[in-house]
Formats: sequence, structure tokens, C-alpha cells
Amino acid sequence: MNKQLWNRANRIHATCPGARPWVVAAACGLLAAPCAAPSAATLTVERGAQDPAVSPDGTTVAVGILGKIWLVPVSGGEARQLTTGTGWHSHPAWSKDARFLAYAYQRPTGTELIERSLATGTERTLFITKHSIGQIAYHPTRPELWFVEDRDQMTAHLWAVPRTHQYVESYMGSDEQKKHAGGDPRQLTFGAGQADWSFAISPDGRRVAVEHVAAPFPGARDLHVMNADGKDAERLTQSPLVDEFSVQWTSDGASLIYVSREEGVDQVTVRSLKGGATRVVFASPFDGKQLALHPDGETAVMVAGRQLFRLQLKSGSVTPIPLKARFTMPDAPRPDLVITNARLFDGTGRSVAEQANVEVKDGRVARVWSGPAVQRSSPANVPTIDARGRFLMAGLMDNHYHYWHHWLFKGADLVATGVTSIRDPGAQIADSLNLRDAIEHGLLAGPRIYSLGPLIDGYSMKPMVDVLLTKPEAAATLVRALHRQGVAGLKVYHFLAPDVLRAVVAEAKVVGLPVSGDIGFRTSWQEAIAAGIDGLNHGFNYPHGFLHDPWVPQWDKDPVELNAARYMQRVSHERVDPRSAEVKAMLAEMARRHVVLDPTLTATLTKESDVQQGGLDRLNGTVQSNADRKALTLEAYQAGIMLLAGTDNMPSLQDEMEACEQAGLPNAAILQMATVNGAKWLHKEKEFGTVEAGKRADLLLVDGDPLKQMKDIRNVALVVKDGRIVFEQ
Ligand SMILES: [Ca+2]
Ligand SMILES: [Zn+2]
Repeated sequence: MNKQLWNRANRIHATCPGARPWVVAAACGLLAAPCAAPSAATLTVERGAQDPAVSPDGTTVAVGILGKIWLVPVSGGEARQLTTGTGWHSHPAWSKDARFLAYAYQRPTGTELIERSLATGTERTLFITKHSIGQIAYHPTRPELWFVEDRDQMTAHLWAVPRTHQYVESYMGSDEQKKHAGGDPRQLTFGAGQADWSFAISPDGRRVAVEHVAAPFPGARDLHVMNADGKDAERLTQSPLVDEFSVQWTSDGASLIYVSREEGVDQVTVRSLKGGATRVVFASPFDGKQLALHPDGETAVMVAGRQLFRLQLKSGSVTPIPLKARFTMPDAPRPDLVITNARLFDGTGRSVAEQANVEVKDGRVARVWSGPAVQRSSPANVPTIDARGRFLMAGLMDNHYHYWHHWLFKGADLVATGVTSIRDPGAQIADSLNLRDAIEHGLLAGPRIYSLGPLIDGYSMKPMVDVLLTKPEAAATLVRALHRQGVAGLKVYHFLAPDVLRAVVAEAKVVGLPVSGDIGFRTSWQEAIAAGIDGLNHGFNYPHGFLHDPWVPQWDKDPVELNAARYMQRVSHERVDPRSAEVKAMLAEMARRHVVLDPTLTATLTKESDVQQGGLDRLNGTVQSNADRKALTLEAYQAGIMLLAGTDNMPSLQDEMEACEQAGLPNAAILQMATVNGAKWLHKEKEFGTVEAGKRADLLLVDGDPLKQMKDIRNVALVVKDGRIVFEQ
């Protein structure tokens, strides 16, 4: 095993308890590389908790930890692993009699709602969807399970399924619900672009409180209460700058407890349902909080920063619930190998080296040399790969890939195309960091994730926005909190006001985090550049804010103006000439101040079909001609701006690289856009991005010559990540 890798984070300890072949067999499929020796090691994890649920007797917390369900004593200690398998388990829920535990089980083909008998360990699948499943709860009075079907980062709805319901026939990938026996599942809330991410059923079973957010009509999450048929919804909160979520119903039915996030600070709030009086129990900066009420009625189990805590609801005192979750891991092959006889593009700016050889030891490049491969002193069992003159380069990096939970199994596909690292420019922080850790520890296949944390916005027009900031004086606390949680940078979003953006960037510089911005609605690029931002996303997405003073929306005064389509109409009639003196001056300033750009050409180039579909970004795409977008990218390159290749999750990084070739960029520069430049932006260029001694052995071997024609980047022959072969053609 790669001890260096496992020991990097101080919370991880690797030990070798000896062979446990039965567990090895169960865990084998999780590894990107095949299992070699039947010896096993233990990976101890103390962080990575998500979705807590307290047992009805109050003794045990069921919780998701890096993709498996674990049972933890409520006072903390050794966690017991309940689920195994190659998929991702989440969102446990206890039945009232504690004899059953329900949870979601996600695999590449879809997600199952599973009910497990805790007496026998037998599992039953009650529901299957090609999407994800979010929160799950047993209905207190009906024989039903309620759950959130989580379609994507914009749409999620509440469903109820009878417990007698059983999946009887394979129909993975279909939305059809008919092939089930035992009563029909019911969808309780509706609407595209509307998300109900958490809910709580009243103890009498008659009402349900729902965290709801609707797009494109702006507004943060609010709480609604409706009846058990999803009807007669009543709005409980209407606070466009405050997110209310993770709602719980107290056992006496008299109050709701939830987290209320305002200006980057989470407040655990108790709200009386009679009169609506609220009381803040506890407050701390944003860290992905989730609540689960304890049956004693006096405490709650809280996840914060992916760790468990016990919260006293009266005093507000918080005590950690320390846990140790020991994953039994198989020994992966040693991360050592030698590649001989390659044409090496090392990414440093040097020209291609013919007859190059690369020796990898302990997951890192140990030596690079040219000429006939001589006999090495390495052990005989180190695999040697004859590249037969093929093109060798560093593994690719997608600098704009939002790693939402829904795409957790796309990682294996990304790796197979040579993408060994990604920069995640904004997602739910716990998802992003837990996926990052699961991949890093070898529990899940995928590229290394550099997370920029949540989208920090000044107003929410999309459900996926997680932190709203309108006061510059609140910025420093949030930035420091995100830094503590281990993000690699920060992401500022559409409606952040100029003074708040300046405050975020200033504090980010203090803690050493680079800031990337998808902005232009409310703060112009020039303002962001002047503020010292480190990178801008998407060229020409928001021409109105690109060069001119953006419109300052009167959010609280004129709700009609908030209509997204109308606003986009307004900005869509402007055209910016990418070759104008004004643009050239701005690009020169970007270059001078080392502001990078990820143009995301494939995500923003307009297709006729997209224009029909509407959609915010798509509508924007109609603003500028595709030629203008490509011209801007070339102008930026010629101005000396460091460019990053990124997809915004659109078809592929290879598409983006070809689009850059069509824009007229030199292919060597494009290969650097997709490798070393992203590492430089993160200040990790000593770690990865080039093929040099000391760097991580992330390598891509392709047939052909991408320097001559970029499409050859698709001819993947071999992918090595951290010194192990993860894909071989
Ligand atoms: Ca609200
Ligand atoms: Zn994006």
C-alpha cells in the first residue's frame, strides 16, 4: 500500500492486522487497481460523517462514512460497519421499532432504496431510480417510507413508497414505476428547477415540513409545511437571504428545529409552531451542518465539518462524538513501474524527448532519462511497459468539473480517458470533500479532487447555491471556516456584490487560498481583477458584466425584476468585440495581475437546439457568436494569460482541448492548459502536472501525436494514477 498517500492527512493511520481474505474479497471491487496479495490493511477514518440518524432507543447513531453505513455508540467510540459492496451507501433511517434500517445504495446504474432487517441482515429493495436518493424517513403512522429523489443539483422531490412495495423486475434506467408489486409510490412535490432536500414528518403523521427552493425564481431555501398528501403547502419562512434546512420535528409536535444559514453562519434554531417564536440554540460558521434529534428531546446529534457532535438544545453546549471507522483494505499493487521507449512531453516547456524512460517508485516519478533503457536495480517484479514510441505526458486535469453527489460514479470514466485530477469549482462541501477522501483512500475510483468548496453567492437564483453573503464584514469568518475544512480554493458566484467579493478575496489572500469567479452579473470582470481575484470562469458568458457596469438588482424592492429570463433578455442584446481595444486592455491587465481564465468553450458554444431550450447559461450562449468566443480565447492566450482547460461537466475534456485547437491555440499550450496550469493555479505545481522526478506519477500514454492533431489525445493506451495502472487499452 502507498503509506505516503494514506498518511498524508493526519487523521489517517494505516496499520496491518494481517490477512482477512473474506473482507478483501468484498472490498476488491472498490479499487481502481486489481487486488494482488490477499493480505489486508486497515484504514482508520475519523472524519467523513454524513446523514446521521439516531436509533429510537437513543443508544446508537447510524451514519454514512465515506460511502458505507456505520453504527456508532451515541457517546462515541469504535464504529461498526453495517454495509459493504462496491456502491455508495447513504442516508440511513431507523424504523420506529428499530428492527429495520433503510438507506440509499447508489451504483453506476442507479440508486436503490433498501430496507435491511437488523436481526437477519436481509436486504429488500423497495424502489429504484436512475437518479440519486437523498433523505429517507419512516412515516410515523403509515406503513410507508418517505424519501427525496434527488435528480440533479437543481431538482429534487419528495416521494412516499409503501413498505410492502417491492421491486420485482429489472428496469434500471427507466422512470417507469409500474413493474412493482404492493402499491404505487407517490410523488408528493413537483416542478423542474425546484428542490426539496430535507423534510420532517410530524409525530402524528399528518403534516410534513419541507426545505424548499425554487429556480429560476430567486430566493434561498425556505421552510414550507404541507399535509401528508403533499397538498395545502403553507410557507413557514420567507427569508430570501437566509437558508433554512435540515429540519426536524420535535416529538411533542410543537416545534421545528432546523439550521438557519445567514451570511455564512449556521444557527441551530428552534421555532414554535404556535406563534412562530424562534430561539437560536447554537451558532458557528458554515461547515455543512446536519441535524438528527435524539429521542430524549433534549439533545441533537449534529454533523459539522464531517464530524459528529452532541448538541444540548437548552444550553447550546456542544461535545464531540469521537469515532473510529476502520475500513479493511486489500493491499493494492505496489505503486512502482517503469515505462520505456516513449516520446515524452513532460509539460515543462521542453520539446518532446525521444526514447524517453520514466521510472516510478512509491507513486512518484523517481527518474526520467533518455536513451536505451538500461537494466535497473529495481526489483524484478516491477512492471516494465514498453511504450513502443507512443506519446507520454502527465495525466490530464479538468479544471471545471463540479463533483456533485449525482456524478460520483463518473470518476472511473474520467480516469479511463486520462483525467487524473479535477478542480471542483463549487459543489456541496460535504459531498465534495467526502468523495475526495473516498477516492484518495482507494474506496472509490476517480480523479483526485481539488475542491473549491461551496458556491459563494450574493443571491440565490439556483438551488445549488450553498452560501449567501451580502455583508463584506461577514466574509473573513466564512473564508477562514472554509480554509479549516480543507478546501483547495474558493469559488465566488454570479450575484456577489463588488464590496463582498473584495472582502472574500482579501481574506483568501491572508489564508493562502486562490479564488475563482463565475461572475459578471453584479460585479464586473474589471472590478474582480482590481480586487485581486485569481481566476475567472467562462469567457463571454455574461457580456453585460464583462466590460460594462453590471446592473445592480433591487432584490428586496422589485420582485418582478427578479425574473431571470427578463434579466437575461436585457443582457443578451449586447455584443462585445473580442478584438476591441477595450477587451485587449482588460486582457493585458489580467495577464499583468496573473488572473487565469478557464474559457469552457464546449460548455458555452451555442448549439441551435440549446437556444430552443432556454436555460440561463444557454440563453447566454446566444449572446455572442461562437467565433467571438474562440477569438476571445485566442486573444487571452496571446495576451499572456494562463489558460485552464475545463468542461463545466460538458461532454469531455478532450472536446474542450479540440475546441481550443480550433480556436487557434498551439497544441503544446493546450496540453499545458490541461495539465500543469491547473496545478500552478492551486500552487501545487511541486506536486503534480509535469513528468519530472518528485512529481506524482499521474501519466497518460496515447497513440499518435496530440501536438500535431489534438484528436489523438483520445487514443488512450495507458493511464497511471499515483504510480498504479488504472486503465490499459
Ligand atoms: Ca429562507
Ligand atoms: Zn461551473
